[in-house]
Amino acid sequence: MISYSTLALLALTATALAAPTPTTPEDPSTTAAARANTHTIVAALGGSLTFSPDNVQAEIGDVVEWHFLAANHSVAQSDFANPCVPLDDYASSASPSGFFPGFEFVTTPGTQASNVFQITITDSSPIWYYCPQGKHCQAGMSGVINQRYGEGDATLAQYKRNSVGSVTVIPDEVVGEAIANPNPLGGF
Ligand SMILES: *[C@@H]1O[C@H](CO)[C@@H](O)[C@H](O)[C@H]1NC(C)=O
Ligand SMILES: [Cu+2]
Repeated sequence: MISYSTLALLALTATALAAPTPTTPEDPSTTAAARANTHTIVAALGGSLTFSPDNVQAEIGDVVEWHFLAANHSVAQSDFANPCVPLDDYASSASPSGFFPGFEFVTTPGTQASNVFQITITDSSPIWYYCPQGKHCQAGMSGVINQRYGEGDATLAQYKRNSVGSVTVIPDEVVGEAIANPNPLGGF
């Protein structure tokens, strides 16, 4: 006889196999009550030099997952004051802190790279990021997670204006690891 928990697992598995959805249930074995969301961001949707969406609000515990379309993009963390430059170039700590999973390359327009990159949100501070390829950052290929909306707070619009006159720096080491795309044939 199939137990209730087996049925619940089967139901969850079916959900996980469905086409891309904006939210994914968290592993039921770790937290039964709380549910974390996965926020999907697509690099180069429709061939544009953008992240879509480029302004995401995420709760602590949520996952942000970047998918990469053609041709050759990545995501690197910066700070607000220094757009298009790795966070580590300005961080006071000697150990690397800003993420950069390396470049993701795919040739066929509209298809996804075989890897995605995920971070888990651990606090409410804004996270600024850019694509370190060529002049993509200057063209507006950048984004923010948890921008603040108080008077005088740093905005993504200002980051993008500042990036126009910036010079892109490719991080000199990989920080974080891309993982296999859970749904490489899912369309965007
Ligand atoms: C992707 O871009 C990076 C950075 O410009 C470059 O080093 C790498 O060779 C490119 N990959 C391919 C397959 O063209
Ligand atoms: Cu790019």
